[in-house]
Amino acid sequence: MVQRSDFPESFVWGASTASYQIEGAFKDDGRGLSIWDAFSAEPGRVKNGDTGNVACDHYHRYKEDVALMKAAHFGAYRFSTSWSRVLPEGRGQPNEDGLDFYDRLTDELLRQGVAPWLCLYHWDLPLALHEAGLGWTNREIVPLFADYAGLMARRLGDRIVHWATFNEPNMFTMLGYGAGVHAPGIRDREAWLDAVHNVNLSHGAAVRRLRAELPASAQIGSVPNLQPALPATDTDEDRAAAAIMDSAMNRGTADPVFLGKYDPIMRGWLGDRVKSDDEADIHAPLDWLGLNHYSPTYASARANAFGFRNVDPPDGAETTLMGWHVQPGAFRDILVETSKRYGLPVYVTENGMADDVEPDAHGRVNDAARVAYLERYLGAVLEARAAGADVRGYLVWSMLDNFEWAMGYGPRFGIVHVDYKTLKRTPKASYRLLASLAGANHAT
Ligand code: IFM
Repeated sequence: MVQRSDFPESFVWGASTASYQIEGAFKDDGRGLSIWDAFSAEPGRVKNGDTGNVACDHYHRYKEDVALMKAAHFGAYRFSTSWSRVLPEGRGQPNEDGLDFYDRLTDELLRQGVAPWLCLYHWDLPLALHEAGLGWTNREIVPLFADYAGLMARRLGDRIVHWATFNEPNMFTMLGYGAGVHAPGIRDREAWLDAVHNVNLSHGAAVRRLRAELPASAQIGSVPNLQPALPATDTDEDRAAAAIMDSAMNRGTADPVFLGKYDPIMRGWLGDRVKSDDEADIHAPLDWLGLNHYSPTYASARANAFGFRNVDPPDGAETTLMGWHVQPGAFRDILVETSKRYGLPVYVTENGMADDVEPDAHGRVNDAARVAYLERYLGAVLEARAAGADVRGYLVWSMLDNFEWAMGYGPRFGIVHVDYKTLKRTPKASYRLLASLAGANHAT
């Protein structure tokens, strides 16, 4: 069993969420639509036709949610801002009411002693930009994203210290533009490569803008999802496929951001998209790296456009509701590798598992599998630290059960159960575990 005393006093405990997955209020107070509003409204795109229209209604219930964070003794809460809530057209005239919401949320967090960690982009691109042809496949989005970063910095920079540009740029570019299973539903290798490079350039431009607008004490980072890419079988073909998958899914976005250089495979694919100063422009100095990790991934050789296929874990592997391999050793390894390779303080900004556990007859949610998962994965954090990885915090995914993208509301990742009919929140056993680690003498 992991114990509070196994971690340093300064270790940051907390939770993460994302705007579209929890806020709801999709048309309130002048919010513009995002690509996820359009995508989830299209029949067949999201399981059961679920949408984020209401989600957890965090927009109206944020005080109750922040109170739960405080009661868990969390020191940090990472949330994302909805670009189209504050800039309904993605550019131009800001929406004061939308900005006010993030003011209120920030102030409430600070009032309750929870540090706000703001992420600028967690997948909900303003629909107006996409429809105007100014989405991630168009390089002209770069200054627009920087303008959005500047707006948020001017509004909240007096109160927020920790800033991140993108959540999982590797995942949303592939899922939304390469594989077409997430918004905006584009399935095209060239569009994926356009998006990868334009997102990287936007990151660099946004960091420069944040530095210009924020106090010198600001801590700026980015949040990749890094997962060891393993061969599905012990063959030369699958080993080669795993190397390609590692480039496509891990290094392709992380290396230019954190090292200033594309790895050779991604560089070859990007071709003349990369202009002479681009890598230097992407590589803006950062203060921290947010690591999101869930499981190792498995690659099989395929003659498709990408040169690999992401396949299921080996037979007999312990998996979660998402089919993801429970493998704390892979977490330890990627923490150690990431810390050494990129040389920045690492905060785990997402880790957790999905289940479908509902309240029992007494109204208690005993998510025993998540408790066991968290114990093992926190053990892996300790092993990584012992092996020299500079891991300084753990923010669980997620604070609340929420809209799990194309899977809708089926998989529950929260440490707090949400009844989607009544919107009642019920802290789970996993909440109590993290609360007991985050603070002494906790009682719920
Ligand atoms: O829900 C997502 C989150 O938005 C990004 N990281 C992975 C989570 C679980 O799939």
